[in-house]
Amino acid sequence: MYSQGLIGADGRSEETQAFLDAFQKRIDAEEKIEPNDPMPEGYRRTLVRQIGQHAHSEIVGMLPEGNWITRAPSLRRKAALLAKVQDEGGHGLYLYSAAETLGVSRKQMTEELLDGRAKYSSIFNYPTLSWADIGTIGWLVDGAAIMNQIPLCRCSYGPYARAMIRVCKEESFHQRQGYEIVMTLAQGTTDQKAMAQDSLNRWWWPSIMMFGPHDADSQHSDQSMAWKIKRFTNDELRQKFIDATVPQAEYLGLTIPDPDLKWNEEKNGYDHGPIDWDEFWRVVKGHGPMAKDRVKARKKAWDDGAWVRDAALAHAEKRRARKMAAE
Ligand code: BYC
Repeated sequence: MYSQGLIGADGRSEETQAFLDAFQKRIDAEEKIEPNDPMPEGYRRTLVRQIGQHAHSEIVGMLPEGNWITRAPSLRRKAALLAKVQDEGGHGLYLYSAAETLGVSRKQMTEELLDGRAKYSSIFNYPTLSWADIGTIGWLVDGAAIMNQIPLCRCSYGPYARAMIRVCKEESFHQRQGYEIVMTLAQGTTDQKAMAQDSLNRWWWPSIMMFGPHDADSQHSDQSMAWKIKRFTNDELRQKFIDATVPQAEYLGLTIPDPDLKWNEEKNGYDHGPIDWDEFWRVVKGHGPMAKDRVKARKKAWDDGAWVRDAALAHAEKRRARKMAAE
C-alpha cells in the first residue's frame, strides 16, 4: 500500500484557517494535489468515498455483463464482451490503487462493500434480461459513465485524474461497441428491433439516475465542486447526457420512454419528465432487484480468493526472511 503524508489530515496538524486557505489557493490555481501533500481531512475522506465507490462500481459492473459472455451470439461479440469485462476489472484495480494513496487499504474498502457501508452505482442492481441489454449498457451506461468521467480527468487529486485518462479511453470503446450492438438489432428483424426497444425502456431511467440526486438534494456537490473534485454538478452532467443521447436514439429509430421529453429552444437542451427518486433511493439503499445477488457474488469471489492472498503474503514473508538472513 502507498502511504501519504497526512499532514493536516492526521489529526495532529491543526486545520487552521491559514492552512485551509493555502490549500484552496492551490486548488484555485489548478495545481494537482499529490499523495504526500498536506490536505484537509474532509478532502481526503471525500476522495476515499468517491474513488472507493467508483472502484466498487467497476468491479460490481462486471457481473451483469459477465452473465452474457457464454451466451454472446457470435465469436466476435464474445471476444469484444470478454475484453470489455476485463477492462472494467482493470479500471477497478487502478481506482483501488488511487484510493490506497490516501491511506486506505483495498481490504478495508472491500470489507466496507461487503458489509454494506460502501456504495456502488445504483445501475448495477438491475438485471440483464436479454442480449440487447449488453448493447444498451454499452450505449447508455458507458455513455453516462464517460459524461461523468471525462471531467474527472481534470480532478484536483493527481492519482485519480491520471487513472481516469486510460479509463475514459476504454469507456469510449465500450460505448461504441454497445451502440453498434443496438444498431444491429434496431436495423434487424421486427423481433430484434422490439428487443432493442424493450431494453431501452428498462435502462433509460436507471441510466438517468446514475448521475445522482438533483443538485438541490446533492449533499456533497458544493464542497466537491469547490475542491475541484467534481467539475460539473449532477444535473449539468445529466442534461449533457440527455442532449447527446436523444439524437442517437432518433438515428436508431428507437423511442426514449419519456413522454415529456421535448426540445427547449430557450435553454438549448431537452426538458425531461420527473425522475422516480423513490426508486433511486430504494436501489441506493440496497433494495434494488439484483442487490443481494451482486453482494453475494462479490463475497464469494473474496472468500474464494482468500487462499491466493494468504499464499502471496506467505511468499513475500519467505522472501523477506531469506533476504534478511543473507544480509
Ligand atoms: N448510485 O451528494 P451526492 C461505472 C449517493 S460508472 C449509488 O450527489 P456525490 C461503469 C452518493 O454516493 C458508475 N449511489 O454524491 C460503467 C451519496 O451517498 P454517500 C460509477 C449514489 O459523490 C460502465 C448520496 O447518494 N461512476 O463504474 O457528490 C460499465 C448523495 O449524492 C448514486 C462513478 O462512481 C448512484 N447513481 O455525487 C462498468 C463516478 N448517485 O456517499 C462500470 C464517480 C449518488 O454520502 N462518482 N449516490 O453515502 C461521482 O461522480 C459521484 O460520486 C456521483 C455522486 C455523481 C456518483
